[in-house]
Amino acid sequence: MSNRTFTMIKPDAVKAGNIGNILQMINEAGFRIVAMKYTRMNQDQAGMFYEVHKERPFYGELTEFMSSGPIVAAILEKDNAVADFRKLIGATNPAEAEEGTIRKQYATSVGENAVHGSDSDENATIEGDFFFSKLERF
Ligand code: 3AN
Repeated sequence: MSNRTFTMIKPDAVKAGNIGNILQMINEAGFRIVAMKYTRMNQDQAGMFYEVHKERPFYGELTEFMSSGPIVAAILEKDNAVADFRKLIGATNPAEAEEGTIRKQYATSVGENAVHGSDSDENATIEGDFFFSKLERF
């Protein structure tokens, strides 16, 4: 069990002005910020990030959306970080997300669902390494 996960506040939530609200929910749930940056991926970079979904029918839509505006990328720390963060963000489809989750509150659709959260310790490491060098972690 690892104590780190990786998140992005996605372009829809950034555009809607919800960076502060989402960071507050993350802090209140007990996560510590290890690394954070405000940045924008181009579509090739989004394609690399979501390489595991390359064969899925929504891959083009996903990489277009994820490169449509700036995002906030962060590494978060807490005991049981990956599983606890997945609980905090809620189901991929906001219509199925539980009350009190970030997606219930801020996501609008299955594609534009406000936040990303790693689905395994292995992917948390790969995704954190995609955005952050050792010098950017505290
Ligand atoms: P999660 O983000 O909950 O781990 P995944 O890994 O199944 O969900 O999907 C990765 C991302 O792909 C989602 N966050 C969402 O933005 C997008 N996505 C998933 N399913 C669909 C879909 N049916 N249509 C459009 N986009 C989707």
